[in-house]
Amino acid sequence: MALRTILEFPDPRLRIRAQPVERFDRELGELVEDMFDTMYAARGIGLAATQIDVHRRVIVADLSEDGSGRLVLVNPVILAREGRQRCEEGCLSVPEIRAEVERAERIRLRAQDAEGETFEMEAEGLLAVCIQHEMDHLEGRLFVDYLSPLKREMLRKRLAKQRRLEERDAAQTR
Ligand code: GNR
Ligand code: NI
Repeated sequence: MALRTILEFPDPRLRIRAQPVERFDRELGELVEDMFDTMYAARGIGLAATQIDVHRRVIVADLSEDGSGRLVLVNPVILAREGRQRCEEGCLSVPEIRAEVERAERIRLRAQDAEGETFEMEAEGLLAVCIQHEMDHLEGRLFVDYLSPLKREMLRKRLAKQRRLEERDAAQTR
């Protein structure tokens, strides 16, 4: 088991566009396992490789309570979108912040699994939100990009202040 460090906004590496996976080898298997470990440890429902500074098109997700709903999406492509939904989103790379984002209600997608097998699936509701959120990460997009510039600026200041407080706390315990 290996936990990887999750990059946090406004780290510029979160803006890198991920490249397609071409080799379905042991290294990819290890990346996927580390991503699940890191996601479960952080109590997230999804994680994109971008968030751990690996710029390959790999997503893991699990919306179950007990680790029984593992989903791996390699090189995912959305084939169709239907409807609209608004959901309050959070992101492991933007800690403590939640905001409403509008996304498609239902999506149909094609992806490969960790062995390179191609499959298609449909998703709706929270799973559809999660997959769209993760696919944005692979493009270097964050959910805060959908907020108004004013809200995003408020958020950036709040995070900068949080970091300063964390720095101060760390200095005091040294
Ligand atoms: O754990 C997460 N929860 C969540 C809630 C609403 C909408 C999207 C998400 S994804 C997020 C984990 C994460 O940051 N994935 O990139
Ligand atoms: Ni996220």
